[in-house]
Amino acid sequence: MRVIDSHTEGEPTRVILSGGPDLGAGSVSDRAARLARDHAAFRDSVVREPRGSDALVAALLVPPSVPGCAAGVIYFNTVGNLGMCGHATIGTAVTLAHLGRIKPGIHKLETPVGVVTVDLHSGNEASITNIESYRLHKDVTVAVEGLGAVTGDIAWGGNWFFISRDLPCALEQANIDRLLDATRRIRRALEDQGWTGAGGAWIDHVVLLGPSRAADARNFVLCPSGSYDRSPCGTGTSALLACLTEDGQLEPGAGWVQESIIGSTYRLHYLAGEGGQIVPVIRGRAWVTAESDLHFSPGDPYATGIRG
Ligand code: PYC
Repeated sequence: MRVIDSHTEGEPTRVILSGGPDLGAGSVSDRAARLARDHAAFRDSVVREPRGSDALVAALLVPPSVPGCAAGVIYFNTVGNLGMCGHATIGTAVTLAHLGRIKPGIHKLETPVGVVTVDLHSGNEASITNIESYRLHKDVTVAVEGLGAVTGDIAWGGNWFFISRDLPCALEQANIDRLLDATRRIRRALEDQGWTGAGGAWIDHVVLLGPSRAADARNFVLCPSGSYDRSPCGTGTSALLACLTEDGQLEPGAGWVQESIIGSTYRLHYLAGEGGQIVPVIRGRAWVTAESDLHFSPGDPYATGIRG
């Protein structure tokens, strides 16, 4: 299986160029559903240890069904599929540029949650025009074991997020273990207390938001795998922009610089969406780190990944 690895502002992406399963016909959304339902062993073999890690997001390239799209992309991690993924889309754009498949300029990608636009600025930098993002619930308070009451908003930016400014400690790299523990507890409390995204969807990401010396805000983002986002999280910051806009704290055209827990940044602004919501635009950088063939040797007891 031919793959290209990259990182976007610190967060890894593995683009799968060949060797994926036959997902049949239909939209990228239909094929993503088949990947989720029928191909767990394939997904695990690519993203779980020993080939991958909990931080890794894979981007499976598939033929697009929407005319004019440069590619279709299905995202998944060690837990399952992601609807959209900001960092992996920037990583995919830079990978496609590395392969000479796209040049600087505007391109469209079909994702499971809709068509996104990539403006490739150079070989290492792109802006992604995301899907429409919105807040579902404001000021939800959950009782969290060991932390007490935690209040935040539930919002959509291509994945479901709980976004809170109630911090258990400073958003510093030295506190990552404490932040992981706190955000896992918050996610469990949301589940136990019946909070979901639209249609009963699992709120699989938790964002803690705090002050930054270099940007408008700094965040810590818990991902579905139980790991944290090294990048500022494109879909999470899209969801945050929706909340800020609904609170009257961000005007159309105004910029927002989001810093991650490791100090990397995205620059964002938003456009008006046709459905009445905001359409975030996320600008970030990515670098190719490896071009590899994954091997699946007969007799390897962990050929389809280590299951915890
Ligand atoms: O950038 O949207 C993102 C993302 C989601 C999970 C990890 N990164």
